[in-house]
Amino acid sequence: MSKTTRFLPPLIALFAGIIARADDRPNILFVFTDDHAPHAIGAYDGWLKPLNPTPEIDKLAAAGMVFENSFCTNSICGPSRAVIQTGKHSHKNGFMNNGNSFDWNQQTFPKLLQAAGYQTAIYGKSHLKGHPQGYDDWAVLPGQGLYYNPDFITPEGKITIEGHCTDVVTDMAVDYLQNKRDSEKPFMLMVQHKAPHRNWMPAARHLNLYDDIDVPEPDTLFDKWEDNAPAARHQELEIDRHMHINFDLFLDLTPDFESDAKTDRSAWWNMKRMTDQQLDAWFAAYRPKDEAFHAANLNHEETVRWKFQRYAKNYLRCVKGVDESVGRLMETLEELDLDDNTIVIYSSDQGFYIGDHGWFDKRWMYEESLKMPFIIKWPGTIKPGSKSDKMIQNLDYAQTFLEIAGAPIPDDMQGESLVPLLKGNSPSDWRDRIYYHYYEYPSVHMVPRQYGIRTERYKLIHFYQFDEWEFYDLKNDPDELTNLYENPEYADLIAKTKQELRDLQAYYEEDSDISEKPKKWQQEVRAGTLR
Ligand code: SGN
Ligand code: CA
Repeated sequence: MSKTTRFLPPLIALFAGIIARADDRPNILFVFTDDHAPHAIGAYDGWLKPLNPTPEIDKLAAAGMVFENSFCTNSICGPSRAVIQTGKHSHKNGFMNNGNSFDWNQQTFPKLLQAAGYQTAIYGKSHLKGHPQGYDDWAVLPGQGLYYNPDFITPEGKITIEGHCTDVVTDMAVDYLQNKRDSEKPFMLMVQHKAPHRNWMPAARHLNLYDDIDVPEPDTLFDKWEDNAPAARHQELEIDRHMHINFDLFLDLTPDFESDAKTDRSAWWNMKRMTDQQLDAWFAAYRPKDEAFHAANLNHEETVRWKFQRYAKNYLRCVKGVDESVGRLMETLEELDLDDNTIVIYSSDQGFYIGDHGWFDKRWMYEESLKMPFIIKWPGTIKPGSKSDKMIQNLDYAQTFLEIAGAPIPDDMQGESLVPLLKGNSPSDWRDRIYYHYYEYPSVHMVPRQYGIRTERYKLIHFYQFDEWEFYDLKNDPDELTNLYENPEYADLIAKTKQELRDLQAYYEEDSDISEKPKKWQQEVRAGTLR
């Protein structure tokens, strides 16, 4: 061995070390929940703010930036996640409704981050079916997952972990940060909670939270939306008529599960798996509330109000668990001295109705379900306590992550990197309209297929299976209570907006065949054979 070659291996090792240590690109911690509406976050304004539902998420907001006009492209779980993975609209990534399976062989941002030298991990709900690709470590819930003692699919097979799902997923993320990651490389860690998804089963320690207060009611709790918006006549997401008193609200559940399987559905399934201790805590919390309900002998309207209270409290109890998770994750970053170089994001797959318009669930292009939370902290880059009113979408996340990592952004991605906005710039050519398309009808909750455009002020929606249109002026009518589509004074504006919608469809190459099946369904609906 010559003198020179003898020194090569130590030199290579030294350089490798220097390069890795010199890789000071930021880590990304992306916390993503299921069905957490912005108006159930303290950092966003809304009628739930006085309850102070999310002090930890609010701290994140105070240290970073809150996006007030953050929208999804398709307000449903799997599709929203597929858009995030790919940076492409549903018609391009192929996952249009929850019944589809994600093609994991396609280009995704985690794969591109890996190629750029990041290590990646995901824990919690995926809802994309199949084994995740693009992650160095992963454990995902099968399907919707369970709140108590959940199963996970991992590269090694199925495992079951005792505890509440929010805590178990947080434990996995903390373990990753403390023990599993490679400290020489930047990481991108996705923490994807099941909460606060239906059927809103809180952790034992939160079962009595909010017992001594009344949650404020939304102004529109008794709204009859279909008087104005004809598409709403199809829906099945009313607290009054469609929220199950046992399954959704746990009234009168008994531990005699074998005899009561049909009425309790998944609540029953999950409770059957609980430990005796968990069940004891559950019944100790709910039995007195059930007894009070029976003793009150409520009339119909009072029962709707009671259902709203029970639902909103369980929802907010699940939110509390998520908020505590954010607190633990932030603490862990600090303990490991990672907080200064880690970007933290809080978002959820879509918005949600918390009794607004008398509803639960999502799917519509109306504001409550269209809006997603997006809060981001980037120490040293984002000015603490800032807000942005720019229109952003889940379509933008992939490109944002790639730009942060200094990785090339493929031409076929359809969003915009948010990095200029995060740096405090206000590009004059930033988008002033978004495109939306929801494809799941007929299906659970019976929300018709719809596409549309939302500009900074107006919204035009086409329920194309029924060829019905709605048009709203969001400035004068933020609750979308007056459909102006038939109003002649707006005819010119509607024609112009319709053209803008067609232009957006062309821009995003929206050429999916949306006519064939819906036409058949439309006939079936009209003939009354569908329902
Ligand atoms: C389940 C829920 C629905 C919910 C869908 C989609 N019913 O079907 O209420 O709309 O998931 O939610 S349940 O009886 O199973 O809880 S999504 O967030 O996964 O898209
Ligand atoms: Ca969801």
